[in-house]
Amino acid sequence: MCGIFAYLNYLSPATREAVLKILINGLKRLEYRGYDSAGVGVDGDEPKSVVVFREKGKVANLEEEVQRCTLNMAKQLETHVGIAHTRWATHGPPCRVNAHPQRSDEANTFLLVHNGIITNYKDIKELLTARGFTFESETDTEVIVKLIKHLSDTYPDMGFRELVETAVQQIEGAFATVVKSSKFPGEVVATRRGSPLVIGIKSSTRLTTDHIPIFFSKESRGQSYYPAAMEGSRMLVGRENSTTELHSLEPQIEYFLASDASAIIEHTNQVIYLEDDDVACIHEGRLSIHRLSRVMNDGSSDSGIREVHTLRLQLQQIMKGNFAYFMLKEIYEQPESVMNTMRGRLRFDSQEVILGGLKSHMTEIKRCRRLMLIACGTSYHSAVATRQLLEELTELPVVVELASDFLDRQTPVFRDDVGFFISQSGETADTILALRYCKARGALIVGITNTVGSSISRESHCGVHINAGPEIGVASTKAYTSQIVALVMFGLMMSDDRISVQPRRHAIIKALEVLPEQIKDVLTLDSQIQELAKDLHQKRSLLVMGRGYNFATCLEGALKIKELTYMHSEGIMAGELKHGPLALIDEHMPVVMILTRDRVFPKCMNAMHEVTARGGQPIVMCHRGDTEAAAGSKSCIEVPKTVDCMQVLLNIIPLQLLSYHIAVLRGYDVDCPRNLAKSVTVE
Ligand code: UD2
Ligand code: GLU
Ligand code: MG
Repeated sequence: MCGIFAYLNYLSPATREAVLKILINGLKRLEYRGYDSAGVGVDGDEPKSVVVFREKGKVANLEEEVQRCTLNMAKQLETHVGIAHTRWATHGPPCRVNAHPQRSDEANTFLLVHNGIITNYKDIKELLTARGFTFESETDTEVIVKLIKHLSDTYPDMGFRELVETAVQQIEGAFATVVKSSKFPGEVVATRRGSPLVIGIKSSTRLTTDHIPIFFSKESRGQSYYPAAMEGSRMLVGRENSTTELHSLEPQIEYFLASDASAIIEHTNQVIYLEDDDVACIHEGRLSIHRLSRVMNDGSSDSGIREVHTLRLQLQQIMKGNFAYFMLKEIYEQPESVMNTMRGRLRFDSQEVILGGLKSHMTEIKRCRRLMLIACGTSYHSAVATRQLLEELTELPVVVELASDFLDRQTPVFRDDVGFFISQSGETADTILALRYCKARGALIVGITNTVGSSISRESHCGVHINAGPEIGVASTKAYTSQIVALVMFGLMMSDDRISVQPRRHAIIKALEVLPEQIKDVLTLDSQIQELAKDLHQKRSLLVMGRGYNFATCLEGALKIKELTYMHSEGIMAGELKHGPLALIDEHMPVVMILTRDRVFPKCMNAMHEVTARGGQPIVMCHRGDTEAAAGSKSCIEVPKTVDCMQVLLNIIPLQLLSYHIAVLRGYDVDCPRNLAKSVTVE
């Protein structure tokens, strides 16, 4: 999920110091992606030796560690491969042994950096353990590098690229990975599926071609795995002689491999973007790209070439990956982040949901007297958003509590209670105090957090890491949607043996499957929302009204507006309108009404009429093409329809965008709103 940077210099001598500097600088360029540890691997002083530096925390710590080492920094490296990584832990807490590069053995024969999540790592680990491998880290990543070693031991003649290609065919999940080997000095292999990877090319003269051809090997492959791959490889070696050379006049060349172009642009503007399942190999200074199949992962047929793109961007422009602010980047990441929350846990074909972290506690949870969802701020809203569904699917009493208030009340807690403690950072002080309070009273403590190794993750009995990737903008966006997805999955898991709710479960699972696409769809509303922000940015107040599931959308939408725009904003339960808030309504008061259809839609329409009858001109959020809901509105935000309990996931996104655009128009720092901190570690 975080950053990869690798550097290969071919017949282009550089001191070890210079190489390490390039690698560490590359990591610094990727720092904005967020991470919790960092590492780098380079050749050592002894022939065929490879050294690894890894540190918890900042790249600066790694840099210090490198400076303290006793390697000969002045040593000239004529041809060399260095790989580096910033890690955002998903499997195993942030610490030195879990940092990347991960290694195949003590001799560092293969070193590998990886971004993403391997979902079938346990099966591979079991298989390799049975073959005598011992694992030193808790990462999912380590299985890839050990699998490569296993293949290399079994097929000693296999080439580097074929080894990696064969290994990643066994792997499920998302990855971008770069591998270095002492067995194949000066050579590097990289591949991806789902996570990005860019290759930058730098040579002193012009490249002789603007594209490179792809080698396909599936046609030559039989059914059986390894021997067929080897056969294919011999064939490819023959064909490889015809590789279009990127550079023919002068052999000196440098390559940079990175998770995004921001780490490359200072070295070269010539880049190739790898596609899913491309396997890139740089051997004797030449880059070749191989694929097993012509079929791309979207089902289309491969063009057969990868173009060399010329980046026209300035460094500053792409630092946040083309986005002006982290918050905007994170809003746009939601199609992927919700997918990462589900990855390896939800099988759409068999409708199975397994949250590994809760599995062994399910009996206890199913027997409990009540579920308490305890959190602050946005995390609290994720609890409000899912409460109704959890009541439905678990048939248990579900209470949602603000952590601070829960503590203030010294709420009675019992041994057969289950407390869910929800926090993006896992360090929210109020939530931790509430957790300890409940733990001392014997309740089962479940954490829902985005941060592996955080206090909540450690102090809870069990839990779910939402795996949304690092969230840097102070105003939470993608963590909110992932928290909801995690809680929905919990509900599904609680009800998997209840016949009567199966149709409901199936509908939800189907909706989860298309959720990423629907989020993408909602994101296309961005320019319309931006226009809307122009009408609103000079107003003093904004009310957001709705009820049912979408009361959470109102609360969270209003919180975003407050946090970012410093405007007064209130999320109003539409059922409460007559009990007070209606007094606020006149033709000047901006109101957003959530009118997507569900069981309470008729009641929401009543609220709409109450507002328009007082001269109010609400902005309506409704399902696409719903003219009844849109009638009488000032303007209308049309969103796609999903299952009622999941509509909150789509409806919040226009409000995230709205608060973002209003804040920008008002000239505020979106990523660091005044008076607020990302992780609230004080009461
Ligand atoms: C996990 C683990 C993995 C392995 C395996 C177990 C991590 C981060 N992931 O991915 O190493 O043990 O799959 O099935 O190590 N937990 C808490 N509190 C929280 C969140 C999680 O106690 O707030 C526990 C949870 O009960 C589990 C572990 O931490 O034991 C990992 O949770 P996860 O959600 O990452 O689990 P999973 O199965 O996706
Ligand atoms: N899943 C891997 C780990 O936890 C890689 C995480 C990342 O993408 O940084 O080590
Ligand atoms: Mg724990």
